[in-house]
Amino acid sequence: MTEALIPDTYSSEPAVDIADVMQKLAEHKGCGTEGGSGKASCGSSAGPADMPEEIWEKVKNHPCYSEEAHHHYARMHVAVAPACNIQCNYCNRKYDCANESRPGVVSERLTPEQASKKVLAVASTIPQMTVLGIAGPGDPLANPGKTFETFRLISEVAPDIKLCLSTNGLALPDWVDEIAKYKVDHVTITINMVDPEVGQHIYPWIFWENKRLQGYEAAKILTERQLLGLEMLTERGILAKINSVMIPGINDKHLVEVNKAVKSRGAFLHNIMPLISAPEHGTVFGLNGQRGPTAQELKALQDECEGDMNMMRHCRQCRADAVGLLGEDRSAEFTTDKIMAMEVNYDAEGRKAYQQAVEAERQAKVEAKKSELDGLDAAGDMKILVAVATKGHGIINEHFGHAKEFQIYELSAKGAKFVGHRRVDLYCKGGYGEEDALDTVIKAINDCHAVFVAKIGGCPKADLTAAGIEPIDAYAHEFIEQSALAWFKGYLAKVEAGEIVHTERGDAAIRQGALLSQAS
Ligand code: CLF
Ligand code: SF4
Repeated sequence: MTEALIPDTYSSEPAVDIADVMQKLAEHKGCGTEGGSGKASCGSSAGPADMPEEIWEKVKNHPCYSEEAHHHYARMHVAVAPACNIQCNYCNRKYDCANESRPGVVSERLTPEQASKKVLAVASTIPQMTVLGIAGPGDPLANPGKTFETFRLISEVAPDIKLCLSTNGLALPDWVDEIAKYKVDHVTITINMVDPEVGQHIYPWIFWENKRLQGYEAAKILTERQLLGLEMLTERGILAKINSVMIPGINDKHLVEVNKAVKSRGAFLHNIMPLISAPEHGTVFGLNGQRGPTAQELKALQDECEGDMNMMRHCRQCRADAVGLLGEDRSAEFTTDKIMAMEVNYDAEGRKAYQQAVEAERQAKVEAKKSELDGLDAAGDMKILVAVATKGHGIINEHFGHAKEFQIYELSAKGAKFVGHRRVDLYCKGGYGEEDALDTVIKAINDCHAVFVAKIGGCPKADLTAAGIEPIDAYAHEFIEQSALAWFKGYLAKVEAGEIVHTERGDAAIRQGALLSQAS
């Protein structure tokens, strides 16, 4: 690392000319942000017509960079990077890197050779696994030897798998050329501030040029390095995603400024995630009682930042050894003991054929949604939320009682747009419904007008209805967006006919009992 790489002073303007790359990115504005509009968006289209071909090739089957792809394609992480070069107040080193994971110990750390075998084992078992990410448990670029050796091994044995990296950004400028050399086309930088005054409340120290630095000075160097690294990635055409942890009272309002700063430097996607904080994690924030944002606060900030910038809303804050579709964890099937004993048959042609079938399914879903886009004008400015129980593939295929999370869609005149997910306690345990769990489910989706499920029992159905959330099982095993839009049109027709009165929903509405009222 040379001093010349560090700007003398912090500037909110880009330090390099990135106009060409920005122009390309500007042509594409909506990864998952305009899901139901039918307009140009990698969240809404199954074809490359929406954006430059080279960008489409990079995002079309990356489950994090395309909301639409995350219903169909899986990722895996290999935990080869134990060390870190900074300290975040939301991290306890015994736990996964909170940049890319929810707190929980990494089950096993791997050598690059073990990681390579694991990737082959998973790719042979899960043909829709298209992306290999290194996201910890520390910082991949604080462990460059292990990180790049892993990428080298995997690019040799499985060249069809996309390579992905997540970093805190301190060491990023030193390694951008190496990242480009190994064709790592997707890099995530966690940027929680662009103002050291804010940063000093998030980062107690960084380890920089063989010294431990603290406070304002540490945060200043970190933000300069992060923004420089982002500009260098943009110059090389590497797609950069920015993760930001929303910490109420510390950086929540400031993240709007972060959004502008990263957008102006060519970031492809911004992922604002909620702080996960609990005393048992042993983090500074957890022990201080620092709370995370509510789902509604998070959505409001994401909405505020959404303009021409792509916002990611489907992040599941994965473990550093996660395997599977986002939201599922199959890592227990691939422990080191198991993978070392596995006969691996890497069938590249079989994987290709499987993924072609996935694309056909995906195209059918897009066509089905388009067929429901007409006739939504009656919605005017109305926007309502609905919850969906799904196991994946963009289909309503989960029982209410088995759902560990609900996907949330916003329905409006523009169509159906994915806006997030809500984790819940499992309602059905050992064949019986848990009343306490039902309360938490209702609380989690209390701003939704309806919940779509494959099946639901009489008791939860009655309680949901009493809470003003309509349980709907009439679209079991059908496409989510097409079904939600068909139901929405029926809802609009009833409002127009005066059969029901449309009422806004939300926490306040629940408290006041001002729910959807039936007019007889
Ligand atoms: Fe992994 Fe991250 Fe790559 Fe995805 S995760 S390194 S970009 S392959 Fe994805 Fe997981 Fe969210 Fe990360 S859902 S935590 S954004
Ligand atoms: Fe923890 Fe990741 Fe922050 Fe390092 S960068 S302190 S591993 S959250």
